Amino acid sequence: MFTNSTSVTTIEAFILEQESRYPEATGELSNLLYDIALAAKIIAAAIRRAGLVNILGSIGQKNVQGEEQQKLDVFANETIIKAVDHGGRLCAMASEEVEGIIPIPENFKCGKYCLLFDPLDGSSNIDVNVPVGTVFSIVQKITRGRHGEMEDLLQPGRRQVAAGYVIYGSSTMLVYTTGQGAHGFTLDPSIGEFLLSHPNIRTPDEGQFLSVNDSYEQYWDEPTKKLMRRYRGLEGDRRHLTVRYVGSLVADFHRNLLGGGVFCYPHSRKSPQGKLRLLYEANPLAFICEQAGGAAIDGKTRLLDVQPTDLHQRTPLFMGSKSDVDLALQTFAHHSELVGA
Ligand code: AFP
Repeated sequence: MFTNSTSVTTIEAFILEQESRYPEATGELSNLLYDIALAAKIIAAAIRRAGLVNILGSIGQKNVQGEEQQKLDVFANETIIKAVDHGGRLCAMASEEVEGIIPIPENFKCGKYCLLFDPLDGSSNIDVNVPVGTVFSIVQKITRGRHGEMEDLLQPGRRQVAAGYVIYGSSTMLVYTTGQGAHGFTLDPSIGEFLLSHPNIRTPDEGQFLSVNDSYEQYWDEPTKKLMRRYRGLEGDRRHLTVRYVGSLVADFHRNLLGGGVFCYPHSRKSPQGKLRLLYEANPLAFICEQAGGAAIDGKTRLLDVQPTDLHQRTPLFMGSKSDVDLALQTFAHHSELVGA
């Protein structure tokens, strides 16, 4: 129904249409998603100006309006918090930028959802004009009190009710799921609206791309080295994958989601649990990946089944096209000695 040459669907209209399929829905989740989309537009506008920083004043200096320039990841963090904390939909938040739970201020109503997010992933790439992203995950509160507690935030990924990411690239795109497929929206900057551009994304079963930082090969265990040889077609009878690695998770994930491929951030002697964060990086992308027909594991276990124990815990990650992730599962299944497992 949504895309043909004569119809344009805004993210608001799409979310509303999806909500109408559930008569029991209160609209709270929809409103929360709008608020996140608004924050994404504000962050996108700030990122577009980042290249002008040398002209307008660098971080920590005053800009031409006499305002203090903020680091973009701090700005993104505050923008998201301010966009969502007062709507009465959330009872707690967690962010890559903040050590503990971010509470809802006392003067605002608390709701039934928790938001976990990485406000600006890959921010070290901004200086060189490489895409960066925001990643978010929403779970429902399970404790009884008014405010959300750690237990509410530490839920396995399969309990996510919504998840998404924003990629600030040559265009800004927001991709989200509420468990009814993964849908992508492109920001039209001339009207300031996210428009449906990629309804019901399906990732190919067999990928084209391998995304891994192989400068860590010296720290990998034998099964990981074997897996990479298999992906490259140096061992076994599979066709080889082409290597593409931006080093900006959302950019690597987004390319592989659309084109097919596998993103790997393995455990290693250097990083026994990998680098990426389970709750607000790996889980939301894993939810989207599964909704698009792909898969995500930590080496042995479906990622969405991992029980978190810490807000900022890291996880090894193998995520993308189903047959490529299956190969990782098979390769590691025969080895009990995974580093970090
Ligand atoms: P930065 O935010 O420090 O740029 O890190 C980006 C990131 O968290 C993720 O976006 C990348 O996929 C990953 O790290 C890259 O890590 P390596 O540089 O170790 O490959």
